[in-house]
Amino acid sequence: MNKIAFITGATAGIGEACAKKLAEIGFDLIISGRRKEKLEILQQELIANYQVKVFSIELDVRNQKEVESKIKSLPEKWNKIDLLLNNAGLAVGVSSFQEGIIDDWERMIDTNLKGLLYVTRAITPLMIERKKGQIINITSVAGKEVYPGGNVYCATKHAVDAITKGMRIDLLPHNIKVCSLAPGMVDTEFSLVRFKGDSEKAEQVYNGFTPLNAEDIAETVEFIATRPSHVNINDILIMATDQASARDVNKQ
Ligand code: NDP
Ligand code: 8X3
Repeated sequence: MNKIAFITGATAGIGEACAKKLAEIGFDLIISGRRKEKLEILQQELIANYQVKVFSIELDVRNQKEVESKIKSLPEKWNKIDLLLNNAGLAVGVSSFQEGIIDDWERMIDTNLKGLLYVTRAITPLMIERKKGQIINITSVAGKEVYPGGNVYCATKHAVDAITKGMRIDLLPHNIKVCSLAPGMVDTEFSLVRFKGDSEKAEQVYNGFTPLNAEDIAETVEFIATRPSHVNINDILIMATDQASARDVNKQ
């Protein structure tokens, strides 16, 4: 077996691009997400194009019991995880706080924060046992700044930024590197999800503006994952040249 990377949210956007990049540089992959058919297509593509081994898990990171049992029941040759890429996440809606929709808030908190905690809590003992590992948390410019309509999404990403620092402190004695990778706007399915399937509104987010693409983030993940063992990248904030700071997604 090659080194093994476990990716959450590999069925689209940044996660999918990272799966391809990590396969290209020789990682075997555990890919996960909720959409089974997308996982199957990606699995076939990775095997055909990069000749790596791929294990796929249909997984909703919000379901703690499912996360724990599916990670616990990984076949032995697949549980030696070298790299965990905590990528699954979403923004839902752009409401002001006072008009906030509780269900949207809960989806974001349950996925972006609690889901990341569940997955990481289940995988770290496997890394501790082997006295090595690396965790890359995909945070966001929304974890560094707050913008209109971003309220709860920004709060989840600020929380992931904080928990990344906490993880680094607690896991460093176990030789586990922890990194926060915070992108600005990236053209993926993200805005389509945020605007609940309204493609016109989603496209407007990138009007007159060249965003990052998922491959830009995958190349950064490659850089982080290929540093020598004595080097850890703690924190990267990466944005499109067209973006200087967090943008108001309601006013593009
Ligand atoms: P996409 O919508 O393209 O991809 C999101 C991925 O997350 C999908 O694979 C989706 O898979 C997965 N996902 C969502 N909910 C769950 C869940 N409950 N359980 C498991 N997987 C889930 O968006 P991006 O690629 O852009 O987003 C990836 C990460 O990057 C997110 O954490 C996002 O917050 C962050 N980010 C995105 C930016 C952007 O501008 N695009 C900028 C900064 C950060 P499935 O639906 O199959 O479950
Ligand atoms: C996603 C980028 O600016 O929409 O985290 O929050 S942004």
